[in-house]
Amino acid sequence: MRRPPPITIAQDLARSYAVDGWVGLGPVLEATDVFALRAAIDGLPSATPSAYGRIVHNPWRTSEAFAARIPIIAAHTRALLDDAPLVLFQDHLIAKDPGSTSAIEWHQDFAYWPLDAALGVTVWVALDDADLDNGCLRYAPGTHHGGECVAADFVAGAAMRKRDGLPLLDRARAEELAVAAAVPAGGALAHDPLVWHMSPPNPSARPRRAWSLSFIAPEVRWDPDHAPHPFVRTIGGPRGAPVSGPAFLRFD
Ligand SMILES: O=C(O)CCC(=O)C(=O)O
Repeated sequence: MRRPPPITIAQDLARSYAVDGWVGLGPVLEATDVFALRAAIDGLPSATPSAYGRIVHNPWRTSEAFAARIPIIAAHTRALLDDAPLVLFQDHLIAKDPGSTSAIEWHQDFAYWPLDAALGVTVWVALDDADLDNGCLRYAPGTHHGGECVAADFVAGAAMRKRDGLPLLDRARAEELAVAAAVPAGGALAHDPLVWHMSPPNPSARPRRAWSLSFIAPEVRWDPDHAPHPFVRTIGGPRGAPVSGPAFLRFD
């Protein structure tokens, strides 16, 4: 993969990320990259239709177009985190087609990871202009400081396994705090794995396609008991093992 030049980001972005648990990274992909990714979407296998649109798990593993752009995203992400080394844990293409009627409910990403620590960052790259009308992300700033909550059901009826001893995610509080994160195509958001976020339906006539990539710190270890996850049955390791090997790209 091509290694992009180092990127310098404004100090206030890193500060705002630490305080709010999310931040807009600004433009990360050129228009030509966005067109190439949009063109690659139809060739991706198993674009599973779901209540909230279409989701493709780990598109980088099957699409050269997606794989080729990961170093660019990783470089922007590492710039936000003071050049910390990162491992790509997973990525998703999430397409809310025009007229999609369901929301992705308030949740924390870490609640669904079979990992032992919430040390990481999710970067959400807009492949279409995203705003409230077509289902952009909404965040509850600062909620990552409160730690892990019981896993919410992303979509009605998902029936996630509930872990004991954790507080419930307070949806009323989330709505009070909510801010919409509109992003033009090619722009990106970064969020902490514990910050509460959701996306509303897309009743508009415009698509809302996005590429979400979750990076973790290399010291994070597998913990299959933390959450059910397809990797546990496939490429995951035993409790305490590092998340490493050819399936997990590392950026130093
Ligand atoms: O794309 C969406 O609507 C939701 C994405 C999300 O929750 C995430 O990337 O963590």
